[in-house]
Amino acid sequence: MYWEEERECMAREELEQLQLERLEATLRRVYMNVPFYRKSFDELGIDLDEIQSVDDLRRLPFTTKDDLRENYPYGLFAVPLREVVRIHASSGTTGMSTVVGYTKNDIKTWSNLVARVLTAGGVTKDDVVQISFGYGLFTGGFGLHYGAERIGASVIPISSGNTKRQIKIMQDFKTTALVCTPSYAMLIADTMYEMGINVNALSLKYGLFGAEPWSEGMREELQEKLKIIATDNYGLSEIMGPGIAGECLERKWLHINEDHFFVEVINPETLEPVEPGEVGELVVTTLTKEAFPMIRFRTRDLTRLIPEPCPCGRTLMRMHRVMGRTDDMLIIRGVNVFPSQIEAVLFEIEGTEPHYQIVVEREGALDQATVLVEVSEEIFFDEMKKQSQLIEKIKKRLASELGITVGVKLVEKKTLERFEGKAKRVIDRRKL
Ligand code: DLL
Repeated sequence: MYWEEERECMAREELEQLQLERLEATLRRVYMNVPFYRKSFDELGIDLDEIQSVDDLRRLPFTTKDDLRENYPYGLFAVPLREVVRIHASSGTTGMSTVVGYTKNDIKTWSNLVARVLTAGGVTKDDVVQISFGYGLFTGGFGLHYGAERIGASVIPISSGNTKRQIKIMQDFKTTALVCTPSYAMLIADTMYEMGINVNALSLKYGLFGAEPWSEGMREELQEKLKIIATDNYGLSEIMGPGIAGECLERKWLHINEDHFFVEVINPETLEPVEPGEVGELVVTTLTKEAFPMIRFRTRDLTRLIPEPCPCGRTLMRMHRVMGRTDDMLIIRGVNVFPSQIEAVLFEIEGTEPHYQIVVEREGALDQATVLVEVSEEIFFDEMKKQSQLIEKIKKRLASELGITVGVKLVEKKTLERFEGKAKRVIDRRKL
């Protein structure tokens, strides 16, 4: 049930002591080895001997993706390249990619932490794990691969794409756990139904999904369609890749591997900590990374911490599923809207398919958002009256959830793009 019980169920005081020791070591390491950190600590007149509690960490500056870009490719590495055994990079939709490195030890830690996440999601050495994340510079494929292998599961490194082949392998190799993005899992499920495959005849039991935001409605649909228990797991390449946090079988938010990562939640505007339990931007400091330590990295991901204990027995603090990224937030006529809010509404409405796209345009000085929703064939070819009733219903629900009216357009099944990796739900024509 646990991968490292002695760590995952640690008493709070003991954990905090461990965090402090590891933090002190990390700060010394970056001060000694990374000119970027030395310069910024010196400029602020920070004496590392004065950092005596994790709260003192607040005196240190944040690190942002821009800092990574400015130090491209190896400027923030804390060890010489000869000690680096792996390099990954995130493509980044905007600008230059960011490059991260791992020592032998980092790879060991990474495998262990992903093993924790997989174990929490139900995977054991008896499982056959199909890794349908891309292998390559993206951390998803390799990260989950190493974790599953660490557990001793039988790993199928199929990577993403070629959906029909994925399904054949799943049938022939008797896959019990599917690992990919939730949107790719949905594409696999839909393709199975189209092929007339009997899902009950498959061996699938678990789905471990991550790398993009998804809603509770999407979880329910995936669990139902694939007959699995679906859990969420979170991570980002700048910190390590997958393995930062993952849900246990309670499926009530993600346990953070706090013995390796110290987290804060801040108000992205004032940069001050939010009240405990309030939503804000997640900031992460690595406590054990050797090649690529990060001090107070601003993730841009919005979440909140859940201090209440989890019935599973893990004492590691949980974070709410990521609600969206500050840079994905649409400001439509002054109102903040996250694609995940729209997804949650659509999943509640009967007759809509779980495929949608949000198009934002500017008409004059006004922002116009239109949600394109796929609907079942019956509805699409139904009388106009029924269609406009459905449109009105979706509009009304969206208006009450978002606080603004957005346009809604029904589109025929399979007209919107499908994704084998991370889904792209928003088309923002304002910038074009
Ligand atoms: O997506 C690492 C990963 C791979 C995590 C596989 C989980 C599974 P990046 O490509 O650097 O790394 O993207 C990181 O993806 O800042 C979030 O915005 C988003 N993200 C990752 N996991 C989740 C999740 C990998 N479970 C960025 N829910 C992060 C919502 C997620 N968003």
